[in-house]
Amino acid sequence: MTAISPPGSTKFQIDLRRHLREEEEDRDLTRVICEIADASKYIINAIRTGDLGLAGTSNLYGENQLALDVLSDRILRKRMIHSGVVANILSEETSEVIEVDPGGKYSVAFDPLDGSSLVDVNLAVGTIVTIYEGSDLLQSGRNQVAAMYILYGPRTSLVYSTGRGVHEFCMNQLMEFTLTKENIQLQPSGNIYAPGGQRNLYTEGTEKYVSSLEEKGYKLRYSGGFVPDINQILLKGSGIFLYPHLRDKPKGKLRLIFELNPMAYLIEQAGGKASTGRQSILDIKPESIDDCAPIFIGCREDVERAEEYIARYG
Ligand code: FDP
Repeated sequence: MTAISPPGSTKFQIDLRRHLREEEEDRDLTRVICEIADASKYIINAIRTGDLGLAGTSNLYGENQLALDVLSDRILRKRMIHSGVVANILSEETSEVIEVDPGGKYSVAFDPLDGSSLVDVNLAVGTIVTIYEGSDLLQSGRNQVAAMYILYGPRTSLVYSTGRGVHEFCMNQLMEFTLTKENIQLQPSGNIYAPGGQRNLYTEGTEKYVSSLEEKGYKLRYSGGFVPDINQILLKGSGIFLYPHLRDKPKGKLRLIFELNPMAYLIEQAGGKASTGRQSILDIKPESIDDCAPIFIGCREDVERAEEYIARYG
């Protein structure tokens, strides 16, 4: 039986694989992206029904790992290892690059369950992925060939870019990702702000900048999950997220390879901007796996204004 789509809705029946095919994406890259999309179905199941306790281990950053972090990591890692097209993988949950296949065309780094500390209070969390050609995962974000995230909220959505626009897919009842928004674009400036980090530790520049947003009537929208917070800005086409340099943490909190680079790539593809306040996130050459950086990310003019405040007041 052939499913008949309502008039004018054909675009919305396009699933992820077909979209990648129509974009004439490289076969191996399509494979990696689709494997990650498939893995997310098992991660959802783990989030919905899994153990919320600690795994009894800690990650590279000394954070206690939840059983869910460990499970999500295993699910993704296994998929990547068996994909047959991946050279190296690197997970936020492990401390070292795993060499899979020297002949693999792509290397993949991921944060399997970002914001996992929010699962026990039933807030949205996500998986973030960055993909490079070749085996080097310590490159500047500018060299990414694709980035994507999967958001586990009331609905499950997937957003990806391979450098030709940013596209959103939502999971349907058959657990297929079907196209919901193509070529997402941010407005030049927005009206919401998502400020991470303790306000009393902000530097003068950041404090003055955030106060200026409040004076202009920007609405506060911060969930504490990087994926849902960025997704809101991207999908509403409006606003800025910041996790700035703090007086006691000059490099901020968020990780360059696993969190900042893929989101910066997606936001820039949508016409926005991502900056440390002093330079583009995508131009930073990582020195080690656990590098962190401050970030101001979202609508272009909002980020440029933040840069002006940082240049003036630090
Ligand atoms: P979490 O510590 O809950 O895993 O990088 C992790 C992250 O969450 C991001 O998802 C989020 O944006 C940020 O940290 C939240 O940090 P704060 O708790 O300091 O606001």
